[in-house]
Amino acid sequence: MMQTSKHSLTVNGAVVPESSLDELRSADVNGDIAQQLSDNGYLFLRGVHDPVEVDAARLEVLHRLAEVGEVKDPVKCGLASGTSRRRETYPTTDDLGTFWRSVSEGKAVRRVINGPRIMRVMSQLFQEPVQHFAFAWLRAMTAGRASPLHVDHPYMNRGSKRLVTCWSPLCLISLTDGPLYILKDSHKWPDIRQQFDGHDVDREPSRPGHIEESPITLAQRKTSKFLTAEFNLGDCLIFGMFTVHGSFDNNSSAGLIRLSCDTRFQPAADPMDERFAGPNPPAHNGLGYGCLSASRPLTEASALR
Ligand SMILES: O=C(O)CCC(=O)C(=O)O
Repeated sequence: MMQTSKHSLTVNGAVVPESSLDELRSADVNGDIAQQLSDNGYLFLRGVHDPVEVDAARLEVLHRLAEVGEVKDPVKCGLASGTSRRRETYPTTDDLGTFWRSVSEGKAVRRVINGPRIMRVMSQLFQEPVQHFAFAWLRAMTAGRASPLHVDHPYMNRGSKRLVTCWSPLCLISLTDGPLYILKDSHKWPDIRQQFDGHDVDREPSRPGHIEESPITLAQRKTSKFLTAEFNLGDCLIFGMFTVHGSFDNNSSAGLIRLSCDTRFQPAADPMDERFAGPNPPAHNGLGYGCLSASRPLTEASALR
């Protein structure tokens, strides 16, 4: 069982029972990581990225957020100011997308998320040449916010069937700051696979891409566990397209902006989902980076992507 401070881990405001919590196990990097991914539905790797480079990425993002008035001084602490000038400077979805694209394509961010260290891990995983999506899902989650329960498949299934997600924290994420969780063994659940296999959120927008059942109810119904960890700079979590995951609520009392980025990797020989490839990826509905909730001011309500 995890050592949590009372009420630190909540989803949609509901406390996750201690009995439903467990720790992500670190992968055995000297073993067969493809087998571990297939057996467990995830690979938790500590210290893949260079922590100094991750910290540089963190500061790069924070300074961009500070530029639009969203970070308190001193910026390096990463606390939300509770105000924003982002919409004044970037009034339209298009403008907001352009801003978020420039943050997401920052040199220090890309050095981490697309750098040689993670590429090496992916080559070890696939045992053949690999490539990554050009598009990246950089997230800045303020207190009170969380990512909903979902599998990734319906959001990105027009290319390789061997696609994996790599989620990298870009700041220290303690249990109170809204860490990512995975539901244990969920990659083997036939009902979830059946519900989402072949679903494409852009082709069928009226059908939800996320899981509507409450995460706590689903975990209990499946006698599963919420697997999570305190994430350090350099860690990453790799998982497949049918692993059920989400994030806990960011309950940081100090107002920490939880920074992370999810990127996608696949064998280079496979076709790539065109929405997320190329120099200016169209992403969902052709909105580019404007499709991400992170493109909107931190002071505005959350959305699903
Ligand atoms: O960072 C988050 O809150 C969500 C990340 C996620 O859903 C993903 O990596 O697929």
